[in-house]
Amino acid sequence: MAAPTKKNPPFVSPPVSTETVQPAVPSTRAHVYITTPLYYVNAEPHLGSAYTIIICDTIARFHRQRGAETFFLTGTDEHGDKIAQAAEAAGESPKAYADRISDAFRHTWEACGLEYDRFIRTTDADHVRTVREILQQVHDAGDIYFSKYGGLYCTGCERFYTEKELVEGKCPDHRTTPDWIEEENYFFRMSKYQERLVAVLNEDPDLVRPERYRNEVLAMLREPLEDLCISRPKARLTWGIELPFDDRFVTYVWFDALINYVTAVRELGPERFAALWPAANHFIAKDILKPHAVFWPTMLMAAGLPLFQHLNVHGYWTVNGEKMSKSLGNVVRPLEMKARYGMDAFRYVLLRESVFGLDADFREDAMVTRINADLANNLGNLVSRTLSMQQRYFGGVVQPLADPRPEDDDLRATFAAAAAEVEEHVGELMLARALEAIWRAADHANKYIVETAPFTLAKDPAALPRVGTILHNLLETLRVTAQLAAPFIPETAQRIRELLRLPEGALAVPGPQWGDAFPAGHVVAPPVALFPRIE
Ligand code: ME8
Repeated sequence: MAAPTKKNPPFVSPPVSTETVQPAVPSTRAHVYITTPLYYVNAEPHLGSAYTIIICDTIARFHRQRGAETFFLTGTDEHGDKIAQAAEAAGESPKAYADRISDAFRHTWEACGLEYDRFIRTTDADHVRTVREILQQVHDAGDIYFSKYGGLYCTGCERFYTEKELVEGKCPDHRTTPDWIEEENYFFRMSKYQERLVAVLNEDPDLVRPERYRNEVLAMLREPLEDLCISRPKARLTWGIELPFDDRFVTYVWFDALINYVTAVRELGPERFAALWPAANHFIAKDILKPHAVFWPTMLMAAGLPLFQHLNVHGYWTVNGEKMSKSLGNVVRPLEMKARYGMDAFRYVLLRESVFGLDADFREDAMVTRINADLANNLGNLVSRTLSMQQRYFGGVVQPLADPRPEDDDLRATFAAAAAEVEEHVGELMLARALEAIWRAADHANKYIVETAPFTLAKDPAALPRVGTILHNLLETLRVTAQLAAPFIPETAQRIRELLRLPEGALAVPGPQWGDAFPAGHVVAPPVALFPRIE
């Protein structure tokens, strides 16, 4: 199988000079397929699951804004020991329990305004069918065999461990002693694909990105790859997808869950599958690197399917320097954050305060500082000052854009440069840098107000045409800021668009030229406070 041919720019970009003024070249792609992990239904949505889905929502909006056919998938992972045990502890049947928690995920994401195209559940009939078909196909091709196996099994991880992987005889994640389990099972000939996987990772350096995670995968592959046990005897576990070729067994949860990424687009029909699947961008955190970077590509090879385009791996969030956990009582819940600060503020802070691929620490005090500085002061002031002057001096009516002065050209150039930076940084998943570029431009617009001093000029009736031009330029800065920030803070961008009284769809990329967005006589709304200062 050939490696995906479409290459993106390298993940780590050279520093971009903000002086260079480049036209915004939209990084348009015809098709984009974006996936979050399917979250286990043994916990409710929290900061970590919210972070991945917010990144995905941002990237999906970015491509949709540029006219790409975008398919964005999320959902829940519902089979396996872990869920069966959680259901038992809750005194419910696995299905009733999974229904309840899966609903909680869906309701949370909907309330957060996340715009995915499908919420898939591994208990969905089409998914069960796809898993069974792929199992049968791989079995028929001879890549699944029956064998006896004895090993150290961690129930928390739902996997066997080698002695070497254990820390002082215990699971490195759960700190529990694994059980010795001996049983007959079905195995996937993963070892057969080891060399091919190494070759693909070498040929396509961005298949797994950022690079640190690709290196981690290559390091794993320096050891011989073992075959993967892909069944569980029903005597031990019944909550799973029955093997199509032996009804005494159910499917190992990872061999089931990963296939969801194929199920969802296969259901769209062969044409859309052919267009979307090679454009698949999976987003995960580093905790599930091995299943996604080793099990998944080898499974695809065995099933005769092309590989995904990118596996995008981000770091882990801690809260005030500590691991987030129920027992520590420090779980950050997205709906609480939304109620306290607003969804856009929460999105903004997560995306601005983390570097994709690296770990990050969440602190509510830092969040408040960030909201006040960037949203209330910088952006909020720009909006309210511009609209209040437009109201005060011209009753909201936009004035012609007359002879540009050097400071007007500088302002426009800053926004053109910010637009170019956004294209580049989002393509490389450097979302914080993209936001930095937008806010640098907004900052320039605030300085432009101070330097051109329209509030002083307005005292002289002869200077009113110049005041009109300054404000027209400022309205353009609001429009372009809303356009560039729309994927990140979608509600705020739409509110700014409404204040500017621009039609729906006015924030698409590419948009009108500077000066063309506001026709003569256009009236904008009076100011509002977008982000009240938090004390
Ligand atoms: O692993 N920081 O599900 P899961 C950042 N069902 N991201 C975090 C995080 C944190 N502290 N905690 C969780 C599973 N995440 C499998 C996936 S996919 C076919 C099956 C996010 O509920 C992050 O995306 O344990 C991580 O990879 C995922 O939640 C793990 O979710």
